[in-house]
Amino acid sequence: MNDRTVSVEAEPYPFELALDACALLVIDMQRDFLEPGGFGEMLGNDVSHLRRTIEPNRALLRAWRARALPVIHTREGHRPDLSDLSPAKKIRGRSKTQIGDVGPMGRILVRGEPGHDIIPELYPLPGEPVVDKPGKGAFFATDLPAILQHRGIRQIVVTGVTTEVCVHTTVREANDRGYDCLVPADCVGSYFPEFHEMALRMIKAQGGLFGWVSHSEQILAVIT
Ligand code: C5J
Repeated sequence: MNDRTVSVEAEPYPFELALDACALLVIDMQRDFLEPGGFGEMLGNDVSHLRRTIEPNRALLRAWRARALPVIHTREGHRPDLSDLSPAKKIRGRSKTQIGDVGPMGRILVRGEPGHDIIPELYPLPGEPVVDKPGKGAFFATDLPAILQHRGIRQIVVTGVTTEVCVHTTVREANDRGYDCLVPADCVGSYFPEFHEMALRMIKAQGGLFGWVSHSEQILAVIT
């Protein structure tokens, strides 16, 4: 540990956060997933399970930005012509309303549509990369690997939604590429609380199978 490393209380053991090499990656905090009246709610989901993550994310972002540490955002979505949407993803779920159809906040999961945008509470600042991803993981078919590599990033604090889908997939992808991931439990959320709990247990199981789990307060305690 040096003076640019801080120790965060975490499970399964403390996370040695290297301030020179750690990015905050905020996954898919998009209006269609989080806002009342959006696509997520239209499918019958209770968005309050996701909305409880907004304030902890806002506090973490504020502290991260105050220390001028790197922040990266992602958005799940597709080109307007849907040329990057696999037929498998399009038909999965057998839903009457599919990706690309008109939903309550514009075309569903299409870039440039109101519902695809990031919620105002966590809106990216100029200079913070926004990675548009067609899949669940942030590494698949994106320039995230180049952004991380060029900034010398070795560790990622992963927040956002949903815990068991895009957050988990990204943590697994990052872990396989050699990144250490820390997930603050109050900054990630799922429409299904039991999936959320189990997904976090999987990350920290067996000595940190995919990474570490903590709480935003434990990170704030050492970076503010
Ligand atoms: C995300 C999803 N962001 N659940 N997408 O997790 O389909």
